[in-house]
Amino acid sequence: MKLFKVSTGAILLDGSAFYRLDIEWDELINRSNLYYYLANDIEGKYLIDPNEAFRAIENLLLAPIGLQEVWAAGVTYLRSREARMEESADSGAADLYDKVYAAERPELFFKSLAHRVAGHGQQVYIRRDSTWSVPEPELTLYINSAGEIQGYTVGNDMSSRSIEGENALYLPQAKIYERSAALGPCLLVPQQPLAAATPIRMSIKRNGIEVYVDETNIGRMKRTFTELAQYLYRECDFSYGCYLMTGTCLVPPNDFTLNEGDVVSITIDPVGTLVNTVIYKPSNQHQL
Ligand code: DO4
Ligand code: MG
Repeated sequence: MKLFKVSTGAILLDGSAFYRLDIEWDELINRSNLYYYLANDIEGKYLIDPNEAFRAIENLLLAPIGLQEVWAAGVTYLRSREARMEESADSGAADLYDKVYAAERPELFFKSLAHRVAGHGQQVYIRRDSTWSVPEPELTLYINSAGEIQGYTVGNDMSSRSIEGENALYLPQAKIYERSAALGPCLLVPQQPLAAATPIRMSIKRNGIEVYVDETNIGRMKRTFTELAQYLYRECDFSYGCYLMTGTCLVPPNDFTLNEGDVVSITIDPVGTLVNTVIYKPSNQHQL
């Protein structure tokens, strides 16, 4: 089952049937057994014409987020550990990544609130003070306020490798800035957890030409999703649930940096494809 957040409300795709849900997003998704709730005849669920649904999804789509915080896990795949060790070789921090990969406690960091999150089809930003910027394609969990994983979306943890590589303590600046996160196109609420063989694919196009493409699967992750969720909820409450990006396993070669105009497409098959164009933050954006 797929939930799309649109500017007029929420649309549910169940099999081939589309429904309009007249329930506010944060109330809608924050519950146990979300799948069964959506599958049954909940109040405020109305069958709609597929053409109406397609039009709304095409024209009014938003990121599938309301009052949820976005957090992220780091160095959960061997490939991320290797890349981070390379980029931080000069700063002397390489050991940190090696240790956190092996440690019992995972790396978890705050990433974003909804106002900095791009949805499918929207723009993500690269920093002007970064010389090495990359997208990080990440399966992203939706966890309800009780700490139970209820769904999945596609995430992009946009990052500056030059800033993080200069000093690991710059991680928040490398990771948190306007439009440094993207989520979408929908929230997948499956009956069963995703299979380990679920593929993640990322393609980057520049002037219409594919300059990077690679694929992996979520089974290569060192940790379990439940383990990540449990650590995150140890001492934090999330009244509306939260999103947790689960780390990247696809890292473009070290001579690759994103440019303005690049188009990043991340596909996690049962969820869909999240597409975002890269730009610099328009310079007047901070003015009132
Ligand atoms: O350790 C820094 C961040 C790692 C990360 O974002 C990832 O592995 O995906
Ligand atoms: Mg990441």
